[in-house]
Amino acid sequence: MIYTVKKAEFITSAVKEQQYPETDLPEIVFSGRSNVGKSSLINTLLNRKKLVKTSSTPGRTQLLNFFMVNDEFIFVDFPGYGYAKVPKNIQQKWGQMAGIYLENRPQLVLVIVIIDIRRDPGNQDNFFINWLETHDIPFTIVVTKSDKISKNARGKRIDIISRAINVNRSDLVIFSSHTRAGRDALWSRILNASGMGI
Ligand SMILES: Nc1nc2c(ncn2[C@@H]2O[C@H](COP(=O)(O)OP(=O)(O)OP(=O)(O)O)[C@@H](O)[C@H]2O)c(=O)[nH]1
Ligand SMILES: [Mg+2]
Repeated sequence: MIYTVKKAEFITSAVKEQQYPETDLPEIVFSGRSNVGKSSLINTLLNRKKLVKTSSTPGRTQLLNFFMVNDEFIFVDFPGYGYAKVPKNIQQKWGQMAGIYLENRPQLVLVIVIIDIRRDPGNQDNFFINWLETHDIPFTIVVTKSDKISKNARGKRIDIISRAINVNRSDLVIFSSHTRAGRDALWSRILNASGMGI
């Protein structure tokens, strides 16, 4: 255990800039396709079962949800992108809401982009990752739900995913909210990005 979470609480939900919490603590964003496991991953990092609502119905989270962690960080649970059944105008709203936040939040230190180990990264994943690169926003890729496939199958999936998004294998954090695999590795990246690494 490298980092102890003593306190974690919901602060607020926001759509517009005026609704973001007024703090200057480092902020970490959790993003990825609908249903990929963003909210579960946050709960796993925070050792909470139900702080963040999870759902088997994709597309439930539609706001930016801010959580305070140990009075040291803010975690921001982003709504998922790329859910086919979400109407176009909502998808556009997602882009606007995400873009405004990502381009105007000086305390943003890291965007965590979450990918399902069983799925090939889609256009939206690539678009989002390229967008972060061109805007010089630090990001790290987490491949989650690793418990869903056998150990033998994992290596091949990790190869395919790293090639599809053009990221080195060793840069990927392999994670599972069920087994908690990858939790310490991801905390290390969060601490480093926040200037609190050892
Ligand atoms: N087996 C397994 N299931 C997971 C894991 N992470 C999430 N799930 C399941 O995947 C479903 C979606 O999880 P959420 O955490 O709600 O996903 P989300 O990305 O926050 O979804 P939206 O907010 O709707 O975009 C739930 O049924 C979770 O129990 C994991 O690591 N392993
Ligand atoms: Mg969610």
